[in-house]
Amino acid sequence: METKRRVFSGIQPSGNLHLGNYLGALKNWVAIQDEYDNYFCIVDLHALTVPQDPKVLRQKIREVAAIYIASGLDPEKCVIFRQSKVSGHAELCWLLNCVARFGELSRMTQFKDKTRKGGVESASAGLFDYPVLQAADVLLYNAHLVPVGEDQRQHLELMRTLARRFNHLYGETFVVPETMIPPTGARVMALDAPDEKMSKSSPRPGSYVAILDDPDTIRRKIRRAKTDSGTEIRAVPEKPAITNLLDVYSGMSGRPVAEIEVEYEGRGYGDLKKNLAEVVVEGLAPVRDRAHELLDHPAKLDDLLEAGARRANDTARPVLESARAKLGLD
Ligand code: AQP
Repeated sequence: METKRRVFSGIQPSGNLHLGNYLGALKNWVAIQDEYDNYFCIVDLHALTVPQDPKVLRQKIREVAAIYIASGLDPEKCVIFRQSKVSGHAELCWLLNCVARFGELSRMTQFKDKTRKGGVESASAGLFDYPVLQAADVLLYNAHLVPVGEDQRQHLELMRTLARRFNHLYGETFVVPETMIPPTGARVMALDAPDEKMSKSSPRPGSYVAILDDPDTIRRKIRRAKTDSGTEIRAVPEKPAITNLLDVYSGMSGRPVAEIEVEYEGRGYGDLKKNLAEVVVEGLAPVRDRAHELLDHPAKLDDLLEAGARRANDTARPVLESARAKLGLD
């Protein structure tokens, strides 16, 4: 029997999961889960790179687990677990820290973006080191594929560089993973600022549609979404706001953007927003309902995550041991 190739990906429990996380990551994970050997992680150590309230974090971890399953990930087909429950992530991160270079981490645009407001002086060392922990996450499982949104492309390139460098310096140890970016929804932009990506740590709730938002909130946020000048409904560079709405429409409905453009020829932005809101409400309703049912039984979610962590540990241990041995730490 042919063994399945392995997939690894994760989401930080650092806020409200939104349409970007859904279209850029979750929906794609669900679509491919039958084809691969899947590891989907709740990357709680990554969440600590910016300040978190422990009480809120605890709740958000369960919420992410509930949304994973409610979106359609099947715990029988996927190992679903918390990063902090598999100590190999932090340990391999240290080993890779000693292979990664200060200069390459300094070039990461996500670090630059996230420190633009507060400045680098007060940023945590963890935030700077974020991409190395991310590399450890994937390399620890010898995953072949990493399905992520467009914003992670640069981190994935660094991950590949670190895997190759380690293999070159110490002998073949890690699989060099490939990046898998979905054709639509890979970069969902903020509803109120189409030049910024939709982000769960945004202080402006109107900038994102959360997966758990109720229907009226979704309708209100989409109604208030920024639009471009002019009236034509077309996905073109001069119309970033309308392009974003069309991209979300396409991602949620499964219909190509070109077909939606034809449908809206000669119609107004108001029409597009009204119908888009219904497509989003309808698409997210079953996820929201199922997530709330799961959240009513937190002990069950915790058990599922514990079982996932045991399976993840079993896969991770030999890979970590092999990396340690290569470095002379056996
Ligand atoms: N706007 C987006 N469009 C498409 N995909 C997105 N992803 C995130 N934002 C968008 C994808 O979701 C997965 C998980 O992201 P993450 O939690 O690891 O962190 P992130 O990329 O930094 O996402 P956020 O929402 O912006 O979180 P915060 O604000 O906490 O940093 C990844 O696959 C990502 O590509």
